[in-house]
Amino acid sequence: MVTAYLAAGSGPELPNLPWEPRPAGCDDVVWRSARNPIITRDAVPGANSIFNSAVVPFEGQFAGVFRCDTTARDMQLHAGRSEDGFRWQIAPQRIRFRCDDDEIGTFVYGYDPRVCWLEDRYYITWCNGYHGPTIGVGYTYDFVTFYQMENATLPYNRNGVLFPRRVRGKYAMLSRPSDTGHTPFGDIFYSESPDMVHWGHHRHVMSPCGGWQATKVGAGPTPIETSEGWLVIYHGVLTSCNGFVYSFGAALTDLDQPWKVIHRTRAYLLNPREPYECVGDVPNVTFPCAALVDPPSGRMAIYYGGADTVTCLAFAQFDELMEFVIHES
Ligand code: BMA
Repeated sequence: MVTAYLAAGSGPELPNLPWEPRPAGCDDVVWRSARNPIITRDAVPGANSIFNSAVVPFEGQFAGVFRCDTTARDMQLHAGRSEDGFRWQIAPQRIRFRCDDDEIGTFVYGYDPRVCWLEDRYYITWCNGYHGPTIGVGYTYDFVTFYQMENATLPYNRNGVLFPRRVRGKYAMLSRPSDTGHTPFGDIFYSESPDMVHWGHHRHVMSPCGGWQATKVGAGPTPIETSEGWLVIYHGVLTSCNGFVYSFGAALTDLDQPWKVIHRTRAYLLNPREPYECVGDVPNVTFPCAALVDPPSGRMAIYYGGADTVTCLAFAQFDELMEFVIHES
C-alpha cells in the first residue's frame, strides 16, 4: 500500500464534499453517483446540453463554470452555485467577460472550462473561439464579475489546464495543441509564464499510447499536488469503427518538472458504459473537468461530462486512486 499524502497547498478541508460510498459489490477505483446525471439541460432555459463543466469550493459551498450549448447550438459559459455540489443553480445568461481589448474580448464561442484557485483568485481557462479554437484565460473573485485576459496560445489549442500554484516560480499550464476540427491526434504539453500572459518553456508531457488512449490525450481537472507528484487526471480517446470513445485515467508527474511523467494508468479509471454516457449528442464520451478532494478523509469527487449532453459525478478514495496509478501503470 502506498502511503501518499496530499500537499499542504492541495486545498482546504471540504467536510461537505459531495459524496456517496462505493456501492456494495463494486470494486472499481472510481465509481459513479447514483444521482447521475446530476445536471441536465433543464437547469438552463434554452439549453441543448450542459456538460464538460468545472467546479471549485467557494465560500463554504461550491461554485463553477458550466458549458451550456444552446438550442441554436451556440457554445457558451455560464456561472453556477451549489450548496451541496449535487444540486446546481446555473445563471440563465452566459458569462460576459470584461475585457480591455475588443479584439480578444469579442465573444465567438467558449467551451470545456476549467476553474483553478491560484494565489488570490479563481482563474478560468476554456476553449475560446479566436480564428479557431485556442485557450482563453480569465478570472473572477466572486463568480459574478469575470475578467478576460490575453489568450494563452495561438490557435489551435484546447484543454488548457492551470496548475494550482507556481512551479519553479512561474505560472504553469498543460495544453493540447490541435487543429480546426475534431482533431484525430493530440499530445499534452507543458508551458510556463511569469505573468499569465506570455507563455514559453514548452515541454512535451505525454503522447497517446495505445488502448483507450490510442488516438489523443488531454488534461482534465486542475492537477492535485501529492507527495508522489502531481496527480493529473486526463481523458484519452480511442478510435473505434464507430467513432471516438472518450475515457479517463490518471498520471503522476514530477513536482518540480511537471512535464516528466512518473506513472500513468494502463487501464482507464472510467469509461462510457451507462446510458447517459453512451447516448447523447456525442455517444461514448466521459470527459472530466474538475476533481475536488477533502484532505482529512481522502474523499474525491470528480465532475465529468456524459455524451456531450449532461454533467455527472464520480467518486474515489485518494489512497486507492494513488495506489492504482502507481501499481497499474
Ligand atoms: C472534443 C471537445 C469536447 C467533447 C469531445 C467529444 O473535441 O469538443 O468538448 O466532449 O470532443 O465530442
